[in-house]
Amino acid sequence: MCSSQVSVARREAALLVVDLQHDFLPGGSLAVTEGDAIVAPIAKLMNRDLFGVVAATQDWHPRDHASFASNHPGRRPLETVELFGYRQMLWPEHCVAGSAGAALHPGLPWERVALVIRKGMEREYDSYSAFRSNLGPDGTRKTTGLAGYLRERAVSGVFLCGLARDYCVRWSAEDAAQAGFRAFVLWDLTRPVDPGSDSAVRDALAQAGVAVVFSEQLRAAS
Ligand code: VGL
Ligand code: ZN
Repeated sequence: MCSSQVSVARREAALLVVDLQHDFLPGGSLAVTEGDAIVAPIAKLMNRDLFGVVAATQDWHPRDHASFASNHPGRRPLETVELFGYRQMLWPEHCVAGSAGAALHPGLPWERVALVIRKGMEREYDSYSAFRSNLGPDGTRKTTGLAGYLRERAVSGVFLCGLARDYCVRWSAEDAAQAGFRAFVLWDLTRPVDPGSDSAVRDALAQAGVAVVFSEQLRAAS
């Protein structure tokens, strides 16, 4: 593990807490192994006051969402299908808007969060990234407005944590870098859906210009 320190200039730094919802935690419909292990450390980080902006995402799907295997007769979760010309992973029903499984985990200090972006609200658009949807039927990805929000708040660096490392955290980090932010994945504050994905995720993040760091490296810039 790298022990060098990462300085966080509070005014310009945002923390993005991705999808800390019951359905992605043990007992939930799309449970990520050890997802609960990151809740307390993320709460601690949110309380350290290192970041000028703390934002979060909340996966928020209609019951007829195209990403649910239940809406594709004969298909099962974790199979992929061709959808609008791209490959879509099918998931168990999760984070149905307004359901208990979609609720944000109560163990986090949500009063510190300035903005919660809900994503995946339209039937035909999945949205792993906090910044824009996956490809939709018209071949485009729709922006959520998050990049504009962060720019107007004069943010230059985005630190990401939450679930899942190999889907929503990865895609959000790649888009953060592509939108021109310095992007940092807080590796120890994420967990993957697929534990075999770690080296591929690290490669993809490096390729996208995203830094992988550990929360113990963070310190306030002097
Ligand atoms: C996620 C799969 C489906 C995630 C959301 O939060 O990583 N993964 N929807
Ligand atoms: Zn989802």
